[in-house]
Parts: sequence; structure tokens; C-alpha cells
Amino acid sequence: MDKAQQDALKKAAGIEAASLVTNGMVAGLGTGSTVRFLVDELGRRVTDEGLSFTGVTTSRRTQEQAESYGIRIVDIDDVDHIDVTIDGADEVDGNFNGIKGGGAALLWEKIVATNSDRVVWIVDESKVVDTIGRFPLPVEVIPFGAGHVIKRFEDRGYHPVLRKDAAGKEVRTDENNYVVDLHLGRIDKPEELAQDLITTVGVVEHGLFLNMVDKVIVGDPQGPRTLV
Ligand code: ABF
Repeated sequence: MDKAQQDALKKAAGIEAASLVTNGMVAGLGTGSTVRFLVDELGRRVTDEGLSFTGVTTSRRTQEQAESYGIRIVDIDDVDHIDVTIDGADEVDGNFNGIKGGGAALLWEKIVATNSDRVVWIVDESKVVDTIGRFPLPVEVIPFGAGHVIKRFEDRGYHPVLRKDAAGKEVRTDENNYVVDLHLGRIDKPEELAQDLITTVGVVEHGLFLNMVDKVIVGDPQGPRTLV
């Protein structure tokens, strides 16, 4: 599938999901290229149809895009609940276990998701897998002592790689932390791995999103479909 075909599938999923946002709602807006299509569609509806809702975003870049359409964005602590959060994912399996964080936004994404009444992911079909883990698992790590955390991951056989940008500089999250990607190949016991990661001192959060999504909309050449 070339990029244009993948983008068409992402766009179809984004447009389909936009219909879940109705007037007066508090909507969580995720991060990534698929969500960009969602926000574009929501912006069109705001402009053309007078759609009016409040947004809580999972990254500064989504906030900038949403505000460019005049969408009202508030801090997550300014609302007592989020009606629905729509976000992307890097991988999702048949048990609705997913990997997120390719966009280095996994911490805010997980905070927004865990404060949402409903969570919906939008993906192109390449993200749907039998077993998660081929996509390197992002882990958000505090810079202080990150070298020792990486060493621990190496000793556990997690094949960690500190994420760097094209200039070779460490990628920083919106919380100014590092991202370490674990090249595991496959993850057969995600709950056990999640527990091991979150109890490692210096780890802030990881990209395993287990039992955290209610609906997955998949962009498909035959039209968007819902993963059940
Ligand atoms: C975001 O969506 C990230 O967690 C994940 O990396 C991204 C998927 O990226 P894309 O939609 O660009 O494929 O939530």
C-alpha cells in the first residue's frame, strides 16, 4: 500500500469518526496523521455546519490544528469528564490491545483516555495485527538516570533504542521526557510486560493500551468498518 492509499484509508476512518462528535460534547482529540484527518473534518463541520463542542487534546500539535479552526480547547482539568476520545494507534489486535506512542504523545493520550467515557481508535488496515509487538513499544522515561533504565531494559532482552530525531538529538515529549522504543518483535503477555515496565523506577508510562478502547474504526478500501 503506498502512502496515498494509506492516507485515503486514514482519511476515511477520520471522517467516519467525526460523526461521533455532536453539539455540546467534550471530545478528546488524539495525535497522529490519522487524527489530523479527523480534526480537519471536525473543523469543516464547525465552519460549514456550526458544530459546537469543546476539545481536550493529547498534544500541543493537535491543539494548534484544532484552534486553527476555532475549536475551543480547554485543559483536561477544566472539565469533569470527556464524553468521547478519538485517537490513533500504531497497532491493535483482535483483543483490542494496542500499541500507541509512535507520535511520542502516549502519556497525555493515556491520561485523556482514562478520563473518557468512551474511547474510539481510528486506524488504517495496516495497523490491525494478530499479535502486537512488531511496532517498537514506546516507553516514556525521565531523562535523569535514563541510561540506567536503558541498561535494565537491555538486561531483560527488550532491545531498547533511545528515540532520536533526524539531527541525532533525543526526542522530547510534551512533558520533556525521553522516549525509549523496545524492539520486541511480538508481545505474547502484554499484561505482564505492562506491569514490569510501569514498576521500573524512571519509567513514566508505556505505550501498551490494554482494554482501553471501546470501538476501532478501520479505514478499508471497501469503506470504513468497525472492528468487533
Ligand atoms: C497516536 O496515533 C499515537 O499514539 C500513534 O503513534 C499514532 C498513530 O499514528 P498515525 O495515525 O500517524 O498512523 O495516537
